[in-house]
Amino acid sequence: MANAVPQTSATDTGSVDTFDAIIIGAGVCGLYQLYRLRQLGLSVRVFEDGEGIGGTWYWNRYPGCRFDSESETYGYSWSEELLQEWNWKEHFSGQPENERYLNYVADKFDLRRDIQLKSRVKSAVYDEKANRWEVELESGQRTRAQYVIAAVGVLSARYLPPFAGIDSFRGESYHTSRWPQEKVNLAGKRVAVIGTGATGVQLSPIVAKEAKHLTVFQRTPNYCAPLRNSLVTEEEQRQFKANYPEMHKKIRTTAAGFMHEFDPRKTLQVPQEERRARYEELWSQPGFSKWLANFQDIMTDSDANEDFAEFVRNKIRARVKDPVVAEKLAPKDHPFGAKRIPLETHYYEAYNQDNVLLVDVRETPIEAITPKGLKTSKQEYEFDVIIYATGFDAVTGPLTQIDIRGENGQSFKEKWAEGPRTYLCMQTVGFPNLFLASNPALCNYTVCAEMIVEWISDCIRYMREKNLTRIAPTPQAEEAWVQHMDDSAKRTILYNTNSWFMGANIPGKKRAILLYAGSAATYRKECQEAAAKGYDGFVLQ
Ligand code: N01
Repeated sequence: MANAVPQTSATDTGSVDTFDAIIIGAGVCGLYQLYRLRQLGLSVRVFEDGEGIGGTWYWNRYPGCRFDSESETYGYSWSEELLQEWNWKEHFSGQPENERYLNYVADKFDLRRDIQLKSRVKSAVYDEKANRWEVELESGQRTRAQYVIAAVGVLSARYLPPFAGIDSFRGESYHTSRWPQEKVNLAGKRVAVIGTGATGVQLSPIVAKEAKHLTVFQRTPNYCAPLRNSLVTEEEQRQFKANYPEMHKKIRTTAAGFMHEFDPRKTLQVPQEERRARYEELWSQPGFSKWLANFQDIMTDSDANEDFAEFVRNKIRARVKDPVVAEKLAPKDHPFGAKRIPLETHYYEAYNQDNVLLVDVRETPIEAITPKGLKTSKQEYEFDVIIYATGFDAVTGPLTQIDIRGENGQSFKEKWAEGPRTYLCMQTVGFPNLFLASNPALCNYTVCAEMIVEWISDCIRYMREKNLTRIAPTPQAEEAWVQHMDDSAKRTILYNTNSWFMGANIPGKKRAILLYAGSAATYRKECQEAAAKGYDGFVLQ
């Protein structure tokens, strides 16, 4: 099989290490991809921008950051030994523990020797004659490989709005996804949080406890639902470990890779009293049950959706003492579940504290960041700290910020200018042997990520067994998939809502569905069927 030892060759401009595969990113996907390719005997190098491994769980270390998936479902499923060794402490595990987990995995499987940290990839250029990719880091280091696997994540390119005067602020400022390693001391300080997505919602109640004063700048309120986190008891731990095979089997078949399953009944056909009782039951449960175990047609039927949306608004109204603030926090401009539901702990109660102020920036838009703080159309606010919880240039951003050039020097960024163009979210025409290994489904991240990594690994194994050296989709397969992605999204409430799912959070970004909006189980099936038919829809040479 493969030669697992990297080769070094001399070129006009210095020596270049050559590997069978280069993986970009040492997060959930990248680590597992390294493990699988090593098993095939490939020589592999992982380039990771961070000073540590973990991807999302390395970068997003803001206070309050944690899973919204049940911990036992988020962990890797591919090592029984790992499953039995690791004890999840909380039902929805926090960032420090999640980072520890991924480091534990890296050590257990001796992954670090192939990972180069502090190595940001600047470009990846395909050399057609040699059928090799040349990858260059910001440092100037160059390497070559037959395969490049971009395990760059879907939410790793931070978005900082281009506010006027943003660099003039004299206090401290942080983006949540680039939070410092050392503790940020907020005690006694006046703090601003801009953004009320899942990140702002996790962060704000914790800041509210520590800071002297917190001002939250909200543009769009979200339907936030109680997380209901708790510690895992010894008995629960035993149950997880005993039931892992059964649980993994199940979460590979549900719509979103969770234990929750949609209720197939039509919302408005269920008698009102029974419906209400069901809503209350879902609301009292932890995690995403109120979304993903709800009546399925809330995702497709606006009347059904509105019925539950009003239930949620009333829950918000009941928790916020000031009715004017409550009304500002109750979303009315988009359906429930059209954005990922932020799961919260004491989020709404934070607004009952005397030291917390909500500013609706639709009423009074942000005009500028000033040396002392932030100016809206109404007034200037003074702050010691400004926290940007303003999200990500999702899915396409992490790829288009690398200068990727395929056949005939074609630019990846230009090819994706109108939105992602892939077949099966795995590859794009004109960029042979470049695999996109990030979970593209609206799904529990690891569940789908594992499937993708396994698909890519099986594909590379197949190619090596058959002495094939090059794979790329056919233009027809790609066109049909782009259409299928669009059609699947159109059938849901996601399509007409402004969110990062549609690229609508980034000014100027072309509106297009960025994730696969069909069920995760369907996506899995589509990928498996193509592979079973000898990689139908791909050209293998
Ligand atoms: O980002 P977001 P996020 N002026 O884009 C606001 C995952 N995640 O980091 O909604 C003022 O959702 C913006 O306003 P609007 C999860 O998948 C998971 O919070 O565009 N405000 C919004 O309020 C999630 O969906 C967990 O009107 C501006 C906020 O910034 C995804 O990450 C935890 C603005 C951005 O919200 C992204 O979440 C956290 C401007 N110019 C995140 N520009 C888990 O629990 C933007 N905003 C696992």
